[in-house]
Amino acid sequence: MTNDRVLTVVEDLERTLVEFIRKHGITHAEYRAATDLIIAEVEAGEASLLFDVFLEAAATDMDNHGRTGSIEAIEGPFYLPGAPWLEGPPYVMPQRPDEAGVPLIFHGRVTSETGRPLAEVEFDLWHADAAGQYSQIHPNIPDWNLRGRFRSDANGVFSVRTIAPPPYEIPKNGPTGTVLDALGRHFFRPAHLHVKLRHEYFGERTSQLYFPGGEYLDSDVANAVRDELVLDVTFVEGAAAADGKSSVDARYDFAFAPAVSDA
Ligand code: MBD
Ligand code: FE
Repeated sequence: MTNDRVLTVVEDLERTLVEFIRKHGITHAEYRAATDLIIAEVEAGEASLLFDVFLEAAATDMDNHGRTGSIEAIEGPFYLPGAPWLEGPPYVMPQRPDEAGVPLIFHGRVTSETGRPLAEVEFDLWHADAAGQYSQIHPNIPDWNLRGRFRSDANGVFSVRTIAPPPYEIPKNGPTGTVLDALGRHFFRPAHLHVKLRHEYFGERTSQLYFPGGEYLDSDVANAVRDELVLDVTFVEGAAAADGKSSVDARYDFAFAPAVSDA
């Protein structure tokens, strides 16, 4: 039995690529170089990285079309299901005793699109450490470091303590790096927090939040920054803090609306 959606998109993809080969006079050697590149991406474990850098933002934009409430963002290649539940409140992300980086409080409120507070929303947060590395992806980091789950309270308020991630440089020594190099592009994404929200009735949404004024906001290698995904940030000077340490206060309010496809 044929699936209509598959028939429509796969036949169009085939047509589009055949047309592309004719348009550019792609030679057999170039064709083989392209299939070899895909094999190299898979062998290096970078297939998802390649596609996420070049194409994921476009697919996410399609999902956001006509959406009410907060928009979604690209997931990227480094999400892992099953992050530990944090004890609290107050919640603190799993980290090493000497975890480097400026302390960051990520907080805000989740409501429905009509402003009703949403309690018990599951937050699944993951981000890079101060060296720009993700646990279970890069070596020598404890499992689940800077990956954790917690919930909003009865007023829809959430708050978690972690450290501020730096801009992220995607792996440049693999085949994805070779492609970016050949295009003359840099390898950076602006500093970001990844988070998935889950609600009993509204389901799951994937977001990703950026820091205002941050480096690479205007030149993200994955072209995934959207104005609606920028945090409200205040830098708290050490002198003004109870513990004397400088920190970053990062706020974001989520409006959780029914998915377009669920409506
Ligand atoms: C990331 O952390 C990321 O978010 C994306 C899109 C690509 C590579 C690494
Ligand atoms: Fe990321």
